[in-house]
Amino acid sequence: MNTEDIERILERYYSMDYHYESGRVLGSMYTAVPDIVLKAFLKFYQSNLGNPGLYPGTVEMERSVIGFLLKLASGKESYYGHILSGGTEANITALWAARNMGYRRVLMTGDAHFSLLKAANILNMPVKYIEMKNGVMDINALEKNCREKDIVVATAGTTSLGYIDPIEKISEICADKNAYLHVDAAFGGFVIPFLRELGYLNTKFGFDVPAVRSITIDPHKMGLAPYPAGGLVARENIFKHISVPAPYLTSGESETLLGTRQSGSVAAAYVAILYFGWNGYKDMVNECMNNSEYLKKRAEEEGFETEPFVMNIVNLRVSNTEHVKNELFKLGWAVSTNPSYGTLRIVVMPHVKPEIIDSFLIDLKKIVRRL
Ligand code: 0PR
Repeated sequence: MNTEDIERILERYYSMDYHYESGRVLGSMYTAVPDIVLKAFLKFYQSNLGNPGLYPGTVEMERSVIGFLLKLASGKESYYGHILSGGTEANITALWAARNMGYRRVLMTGDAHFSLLKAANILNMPVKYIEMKNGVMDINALEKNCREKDIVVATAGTTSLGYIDPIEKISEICADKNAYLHVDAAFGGFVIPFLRELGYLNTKFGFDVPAVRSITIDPHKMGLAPYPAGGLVARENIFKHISVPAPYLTSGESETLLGTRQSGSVAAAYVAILYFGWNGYKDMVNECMNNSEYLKKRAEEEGFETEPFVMNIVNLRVSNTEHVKNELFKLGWAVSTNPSYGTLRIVVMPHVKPEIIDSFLIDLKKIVRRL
């Protein structure tokens, strides 16, 4: 086929998809990335950190990104990490390493991300669900259930409500019972440090909490890097516990789940960090929080109840959530729901600005009124 025809076909498919530039994607932890970030992706899209000896430049950029994630997580430069394909791979890797270190059972709440259920399933480990209180792990229930050789997964920024499990108290229990503590801060890792500096909260979630051993923090969520860029950082070298020999590779071994790894996103994550820097991310989080407050205020003025929010994930209570969601899709709004809370869930990413919120609420009101 000639390229014009191919482009026409691509255009047809492109127009079928949702695009972040439209501002109408309200339920995803992603936003359109700056051109310079995309440029870095394209420049390095053929890098493969699965065979690092061929890409020493990309290896250096990976180390720099890990350095930034460690700063977010109050870690030391000497700690360990990898940029992986996403939060799912990061969570699987953490639990895989812990399993190989002798830990045997996974403790988490029902609001932990489903990737952890996949991890437990692949690793053939039992899961014990710990009850929640006010949307976070109930510390008394954990105390009662936690045993030696358990893996406790705490979430810092739940997918559903954006809440933070009480990590410092969980750490005390883990230290006491000799359990492994993994923190899933896939979303919150790029948010909480800035909320702290902006005076919203003073919660700790990182390596400044003694029992925390590993943390998932994803550049491809609030780090404004393109997919696939998840991150896993760890206090000790947990990767050596999953390493296998790979004699024909430059490294002689493979210590990540994936062999060949798309590493254009590592260059892109590196450039996003250069471009925004600590203060750029802080300003962005500040704006997302102001817009979250605006959404809450405007929604309440229109008669909707909202769940309290901790970070830029706002939940609006509506009846018939699935029906309302489907009607919103018909009007071009991509939203998600929290069926167990009976809410529409809006992830207030940087593209969710006041004018978007206003026109969304007009459509939402129309739909609800029709019900
Ligand atoms: N941990 C947490 C707390 C998450 O919220 C997610 C994904 C993961 C782990 C898994 O990360 P990956 O999806 O990178 O493997 N949370 C988002 C969600 O389920 C992912 C997402 C992003 C979904 C964009 C839809 C979408 O359009 O909401």
